[in-house]
Amino acid sequence: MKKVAIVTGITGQDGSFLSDLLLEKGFDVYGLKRRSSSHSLGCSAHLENDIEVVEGDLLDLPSLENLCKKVRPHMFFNLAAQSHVRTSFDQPANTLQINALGVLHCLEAIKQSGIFTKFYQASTSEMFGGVLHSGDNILNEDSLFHPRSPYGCAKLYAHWITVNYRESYNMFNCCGILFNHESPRRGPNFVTRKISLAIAKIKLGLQEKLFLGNLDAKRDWGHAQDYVKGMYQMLNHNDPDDYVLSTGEAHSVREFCKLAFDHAGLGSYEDYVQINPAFYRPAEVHVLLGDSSKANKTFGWEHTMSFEDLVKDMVDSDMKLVSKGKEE
Ligand code: NAP
Ligand code: G4F
Repeated sequence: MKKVAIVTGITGQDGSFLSDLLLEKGFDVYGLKRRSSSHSLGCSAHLENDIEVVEGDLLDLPSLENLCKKVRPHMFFNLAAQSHVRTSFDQPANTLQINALGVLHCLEAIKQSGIFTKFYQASTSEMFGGVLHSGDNILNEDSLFHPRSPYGCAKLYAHWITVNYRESYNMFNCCGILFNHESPRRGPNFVTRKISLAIAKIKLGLQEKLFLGNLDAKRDWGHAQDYVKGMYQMLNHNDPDDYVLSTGEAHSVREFCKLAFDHAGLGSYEDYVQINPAFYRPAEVHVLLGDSSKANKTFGWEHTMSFEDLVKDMVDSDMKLVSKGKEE
């Protein structure tokens, strides 16, 4: 019998890579897309003929419940979110609705439809807030949470309600606590993609300067393709549990800029990058560095792409895209 998966967040970066992987594994993929005036499948445009696109919204419990009853998924990956941290300070209520209540809706849809499915929740290193407690210098599943944004606070509720439904109703729920992961499919307003796109435009004479916020923030950056494999492995393990996925290396936004401008042959990033305080956050997460040894020991997960190769991949890809007159 063919395996069936529901993937929410199908138009986003992770939804597209995860769908690529699930199709390779022989799944029928149902991608949830909320209604909008645009018909584009975003990052999953290349999968238009391979997946079943279903209209639904995390804010609409009946649409989720009907979908569960109709397709009876073996796996349900909840990747949908208002995923931009800076935006969450400007739209805290919208972020709370989608990222917290929306997850409760997914869990209730599964529970009320009476099906058995394995559920994945996209938790995040933003829940740690980068605050290192009692001598920690690297964050793992036992570290304390101290979110520093409305995004992180909403995701923390989502994390605990997913754990709570596992403990209360014996559901097969896993939370992946994922550190930053990027790719050429990353949304254009996240810092890595903003840099790689700007470099391509500068190189082609379409832009002169790049305005950024805090260059000293450090992130543990990996490649999204490695991380969606970890999501799949979590649901394939015998017992449901929560796992950190990270590379174990942290680099600053400044280092990303240096490497990316250098790779493009543009010389010093300082000739192009200017600070605009509009991109600062009311509360910043200064450093995120993760330890994914639990995922490594339990199901052998490890990252395969280095920071340097990630930067080069993103710059090279945007050079090709922008020279064809495209941006996304
Ligand atoms: P992304 O590219 O921003 O994609 C977010 C997806 O959520 C989009 O498909 C978006 O659809 C959808 N969405 C938003 N609101 C929705 C709603 N009300 N109903 C249904 N769909 C909705 O994010 P990503 O980078 O792929 O991340 C995937 C998940 O992992 C997110 O939950 C994110 O918070 C989490 N996460 C990401 C990272 C990372 O570094 N990438 C790290 C840790 C955790 P539209 O196209 O309609 O906006
Ligand atoms: O690329 P960012 O916007 O990603 P951030 O805030 O770390 O969040 C991402 O990773 C989380 C996992 O840790 C996910 F849960 C979340 O959904 C998202 O995918 O910003 C990275 C850093 C920040 O410290 C920010 O202050 O870059 C700094 N930064 C400096 N200038 C900038 C800019 N960020 C953005 N977006 N734009 C700038 O101009």
